[in-house]
Amino acid sequence: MAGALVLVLGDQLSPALSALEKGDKERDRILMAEVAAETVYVRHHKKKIAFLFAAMRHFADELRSAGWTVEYVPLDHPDNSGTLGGEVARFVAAWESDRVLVTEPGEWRLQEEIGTWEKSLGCEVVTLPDSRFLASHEEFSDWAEGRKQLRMEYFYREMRRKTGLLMEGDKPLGGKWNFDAENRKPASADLFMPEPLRTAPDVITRDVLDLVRRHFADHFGDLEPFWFAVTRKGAEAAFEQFVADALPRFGDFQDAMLAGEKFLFHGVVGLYINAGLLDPLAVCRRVERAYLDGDVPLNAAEGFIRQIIGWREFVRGIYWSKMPDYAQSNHFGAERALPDFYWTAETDMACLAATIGQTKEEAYAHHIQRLMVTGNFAMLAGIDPHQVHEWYLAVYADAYEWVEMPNTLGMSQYADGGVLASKPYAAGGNYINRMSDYCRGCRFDVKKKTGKAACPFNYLYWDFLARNRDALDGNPRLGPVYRTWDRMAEEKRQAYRDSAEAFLSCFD
Ligand code: FAD
Ligand code: DLZ
Ligand code: SF4
Repeated sequence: MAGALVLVLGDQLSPALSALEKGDKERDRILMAEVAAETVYVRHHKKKIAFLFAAMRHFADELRSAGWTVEYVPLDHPDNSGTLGGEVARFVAAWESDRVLVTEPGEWRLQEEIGTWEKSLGCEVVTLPDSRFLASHEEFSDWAEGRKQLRMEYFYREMRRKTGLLMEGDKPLGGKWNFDAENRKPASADLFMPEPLRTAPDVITRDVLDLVRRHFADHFGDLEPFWFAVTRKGAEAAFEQFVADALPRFGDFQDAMLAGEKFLFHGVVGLYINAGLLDPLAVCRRVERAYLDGDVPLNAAEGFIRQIIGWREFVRGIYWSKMPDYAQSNHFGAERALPDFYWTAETDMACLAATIGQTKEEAYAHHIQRLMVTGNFAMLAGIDPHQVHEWYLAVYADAYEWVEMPNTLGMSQYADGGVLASKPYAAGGNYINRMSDYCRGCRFDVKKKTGKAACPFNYLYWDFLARNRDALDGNPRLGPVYRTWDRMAEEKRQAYRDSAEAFLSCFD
């Protein structure tokens, strides 16, 4: 028997991967490949490419140490065909493999492509479930079936019961499932600010940085300083530092934003979890232990665990149950092109300049920056949601379509018309002013509602609601907002519309 070719993708860097468990070290061979096609289907941030390639190279070494035979194709290998399909075909032929083993990919387009390989390769292609997630596709569909609305909170409770995380028998610890009411405090600049662990690049990573510098100079983002961990050990150390320094206040300041503070009390672990360097369940068990040991309060532990076993699993369920149609979602029929400042950070709006600026530097922004600054602005300004989706997929180190798309099209743009969120996350400047100190350093005045000096979020908010009334009016959660609009003097409403028109005309 010639043995199988086991394909390990760039975001499958986990020793417990189903394809590795199914494979046989003695007989089968692993293929890992850096391919141009995966780097440019959206033009990923330089730091994201460097992170993945460096982590892939380290993982290949880890697999070799564990006794596997690994073929690793670097991007600039002269025989590299540039596509995953091309590399698989090349090595199936060279090794005379009798089958291909692969864990299902995280993106629909690749799943579709892999579906064609059996025919083109002339050998069996076995796609295995990705057991790194808590809920299988079937479990999610069973849960979703017959429900009028899919809401994360109820799904999350199922995952709490399933894992036993923060449970006392069948009851949630502390008597409540969700402690968000204690969260959402604005931060102040005099707090002790933790910093994520910075890992110095080793020789392997420095080679990758060199390669990225040469091949991806025209991609968005700064390559250096490069400080992400690129091994399981490194990611675990970064996570331990987060647990010790930041987790205790994660809940309190989860929604806060501060100028000059890129990470606040966030984990900066999404990139490690999504690439497979950290196991999501192990991470949650560690956080539960920190709570049980009295090191962190319940609102922090519960809030963090909910993001992972709740939101993370929920959005994946939505993605796979709604694709491929989900990708076309555009509830408001928004068509405006993404403004250039999303690529340059050159805007007078201080909140957007800060969020996009740090995205450029670090391939990172935290959830509220993504949702309530860049996301909120794009929705209010009527930007084509597909362009918004491609931007998020390209610029963040933790972005893969299964998690990015529902967060962007569903949560942040409401382009899916309410599949994921019960109402649009639309807000005027007041929200940003309450949760951040950005407005203090802004040329616009957050207190002014209309006119050239006014904060653009203020008039764009009302213009968005008025413009999309037909698409939103039936939403009971928006009833009070529309009643406020209806009570306004026509002159005031017109001033909102005029300010919005004048502002948006600069982007047409
Ligand atoms: P923390 O705030 O420390 O949270 C811990 C972990 O919880 C995260 O690492 C992540 O694994 C998980 N998590 C938190 N919120 C979510 C969520 N809404 N959906 C899924 N997982 C969540 N997350 C991604 O992993 N990849 C993406 O491409 C992505 N795109 C997003 C796009 C938009 C428009 C929005 C609004 C959110 C997006 N998110 C995405 C969710 C969230 O913003 C990131 O997971 C988080 O900012 C990552 O930083 P962190 O590790 O410091 O997270
Ligand atoms: C994101 C990415 C990039 C930039 N490059 C590669 C690569 O060269 N080789 C590879 O196997 N995977 C890469 N990836 C991750 C894939 O895009 C990812 O596996 C799919 O999008 C499915 O989630
Ligand atoms: Fe952003 Fe408006 Fe505040 Fe300026 S005033 S930082 S545009 S919310």
